[in-house]
Amino acid sequence: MALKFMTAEEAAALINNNDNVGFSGFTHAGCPKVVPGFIAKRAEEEHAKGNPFKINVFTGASTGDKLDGVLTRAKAINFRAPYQTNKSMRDAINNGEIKYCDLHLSTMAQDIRYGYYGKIDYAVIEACEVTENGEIVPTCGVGISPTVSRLAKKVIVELNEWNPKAMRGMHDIPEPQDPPTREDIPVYGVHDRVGKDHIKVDPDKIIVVRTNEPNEGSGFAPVDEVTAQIGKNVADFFIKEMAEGRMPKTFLPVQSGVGNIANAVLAAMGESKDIPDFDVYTEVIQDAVIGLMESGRVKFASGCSLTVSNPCIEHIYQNLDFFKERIVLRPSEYSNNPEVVRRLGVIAINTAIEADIYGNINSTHVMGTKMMNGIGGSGDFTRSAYVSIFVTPSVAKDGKISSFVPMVAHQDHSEHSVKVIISEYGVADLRGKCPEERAQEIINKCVHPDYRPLLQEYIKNAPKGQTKFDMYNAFAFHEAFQETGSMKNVTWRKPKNA
Ligand code: 0RQ
Repeated sequence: MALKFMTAEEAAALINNNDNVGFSGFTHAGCPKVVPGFIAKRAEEEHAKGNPFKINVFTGASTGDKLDGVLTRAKAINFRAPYQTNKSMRDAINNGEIKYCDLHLSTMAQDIRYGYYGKIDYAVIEACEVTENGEIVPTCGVGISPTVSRLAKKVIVELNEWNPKAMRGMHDIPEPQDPPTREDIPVYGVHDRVGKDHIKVDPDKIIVVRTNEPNEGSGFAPVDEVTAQIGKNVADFFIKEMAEGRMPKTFLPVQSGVGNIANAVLAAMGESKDIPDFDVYTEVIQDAVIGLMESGRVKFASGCSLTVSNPCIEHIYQNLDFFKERIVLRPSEYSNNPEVVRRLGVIAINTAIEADIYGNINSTHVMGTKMMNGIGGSGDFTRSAYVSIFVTPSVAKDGKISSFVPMVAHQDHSEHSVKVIISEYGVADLRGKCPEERAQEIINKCVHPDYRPLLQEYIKNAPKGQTKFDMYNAFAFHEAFQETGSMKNVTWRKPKNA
């Protein structure tokens, strides 16, 4: 049966005010890049006529500016889940213009299937191939595409010819049954495949839009002194763990978060001769992994997306035979699945915005209020990891902010899940330690020297108990920053009747 073709504008015209729309992609990788622009145009036209037009946007993770950015600026989004990194969208969320639901990425697809968000009206999926019998082959990111494609009444496929059809074979696309009939996931090694190489839907509901759009991949900041030292501290920690018998000498699969610090950590691990060649079981495969794969340091990578710079993806496309043997891209509920993470013994390395002296982590909210990006997959991995590590520079904003505070202003990961914290100053090993010991370990090993006496003073003045918590001063660092522009100007409060 012949597939139906439309222009992007015609396809966008099908979507109505208040529709639930599921988009492909995970980070900028694999997102549709043309249809969203026409949905935005449509919203602006409707608004000009005085009509409401906003949609509810569901994705695998963040997306590119051609999706989150254009839709936000056209005021075309009512609701957004589960993660974002776009500047325009971040501002709109923090201004209260967009309702944002931040959640663990591994749960997005199943929460949609469970009916928590209502019906999915449309799916807009970027593909490198679509066949007449309804097989859709994604591009660089899988995310929640299998679920939203199956559930949507129509699937708009952006057939993006910038991506080679020969990508087919890089993906592993299963979709689980839901409880009470869900079975185990037979991924016993990072390379195990448990699904098909495509998404299969009823061809009757497919609408194809031809495009030829480059990826939106930008590069990474060069590794600076601080991030290089954090990377080295992580590598040294692993070497010690292997020497002391707490980690197998053959090593374990690694998950690392997204961004410049994560890229620097992987680069440092690759350079260390004492860390054996390793596998990656992660969500986002970044440039550093590709380089390490070519030098033989990374043996295999399982992820949800190839979130790489454009020169890097072009290089991958020119050498697809090599990379298809070493990379598998899965839906986010598989790449981030806690069952698999715990079975494989994944080493999780994620970045914190701030940590407190007891090991609680804030990954999302600046000063407890403003959303930065979201929890992403950090919780999927942290809670189930063999060892969960958080990395952060000791200070932010030229030292005016300490990344270590008496109490986090928002909590994403609790002290129970966080085993190790690493800054450029050193490694705080929190395993097997009570709160008081954890505080000393963090202050002495990770905190910037300018802030160590202040945190010791906080502990000294706090009432005795399992966790020394001073309710009058728990946010004294944040208050000092808000009022004076630097956490160094902390003034301690006293109880009124003290
Ligand atoms: O601000 O951009 O204005 O300079 O935060 O910080 O140090 O460049 O680090 O790019 O790795 O991002 C936690 C946000 C770190 C990210 C976070 C400011 C700092 C800078 C960025 P500027 P850096 P990174 C995989 C797993 C949660 C989700 C996750 C993140 C900006 O890693 O979103 O782990 N993680 N997902 O100056 C005020 C502080 C600050 C601060 C840093 N204490 N207060 N500002 N900054 N600390 C991803 C997926 O799931 C897809």
